[in-house]
Amino acid sequence: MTNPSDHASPVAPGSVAQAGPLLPSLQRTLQDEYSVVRLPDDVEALDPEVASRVRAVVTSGRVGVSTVLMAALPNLELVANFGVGYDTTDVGQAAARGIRVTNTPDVLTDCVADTALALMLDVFRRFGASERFLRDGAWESGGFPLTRRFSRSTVGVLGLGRIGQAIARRAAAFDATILYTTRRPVEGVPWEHVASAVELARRADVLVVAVPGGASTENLVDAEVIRALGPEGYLVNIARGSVVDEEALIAALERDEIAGAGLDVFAHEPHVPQRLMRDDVTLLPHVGSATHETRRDMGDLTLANLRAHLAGEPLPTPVPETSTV
Ligand code: NAP
Ligand code: 8YV
Repeated sequence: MTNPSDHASPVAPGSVAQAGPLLPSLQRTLQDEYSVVRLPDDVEALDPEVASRVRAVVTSGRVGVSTVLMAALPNLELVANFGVGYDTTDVGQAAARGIRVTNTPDVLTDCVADTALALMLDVFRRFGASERFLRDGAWESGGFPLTRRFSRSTVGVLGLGRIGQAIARRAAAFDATILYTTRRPVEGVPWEHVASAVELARRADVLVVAVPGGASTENLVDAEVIRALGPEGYLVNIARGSVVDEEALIAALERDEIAGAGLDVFAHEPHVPQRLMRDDVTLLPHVGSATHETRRDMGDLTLANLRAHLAGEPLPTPVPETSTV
């Protein structure tokens, strides 16, 4: 059991701020140890006096520290992001101003990969749809239609980083053939690198998206990639909604150009288009890392980064863009 006073830092009141909602246990610790200041959602409403005292902002991947918010915090030194994805934080501005950004890699990898497997199994086998069929009483009138075998399928992993590799290892246990696409082939893995997302989709039974969000991957999975999956192919996205052209996906589903999709993330969360509420689509409300154990570990790592920064110690998990700051 950690005693908050073990970490007591001589930080001035108002130094640590919070942007957006946080895990309640993390918020309580921030309150107890630093009397954390909650920043207003509307940057216009931020009192310049309050803003000038802020040295560190704790936020989540869903909210982040935007270009405008960062610009309004003249003495900001650290953004501690709860989540591995930090596409909502302006890392370019952070690097230019010498602001450090941290995230929570590795601790969530297993849960997110588990979620990807659950989505893949569900879209192939339609367990969710078959359970709805049973609950609706339809079984009395006949069996559920046959589905598709996931074991021994070909799984195309788009982005073979921490999470992509954990997905590939799990799918390999189902005797799947694993193919992957990254900008640079990954050394030391037993799986075939495929040069482009279109080629990957063409060769795979299911394309599972595990790249970071942000400008460099926006709509990487576009109409051409989706169509390349073909009428027997599935799309699974546990990365960010911004990576997939959602309109193109809906159009492909409506024209039966692909077989179905499993989605944990969406373009405009928490809004999910009504047209995606289809029987051949499995939808989850961004729960990839949402277990007690993993969220606790993410909270601990977020705090460890904040405490290290305030104590002048090396950061446990700085993001690459600001790691030399
Ligand atoms: P990571 O270790 O940094 O892996 C990212 C992978 O994507 C790398 O293999 C990278 O390889 C590849 N990549 C990047 N840009 C690419 C591009 N344009 N084309 C092809 N490949 C590209 O990150 P991670 O820890 O696995 O996390 C991945 C993402 O998952 C996070 O950024 C976050 O957005 C998402 N996520 C979602 C949830 C959820 O709840 N659903 C939870 C956690 C994370 P190259 O650099 O060689 O291209
Ligand atoms: C979190 C995530 O749900 O780590 C990420 O990138 O998407 C998830 O683990 C999110 O960051 C919390 O806001």
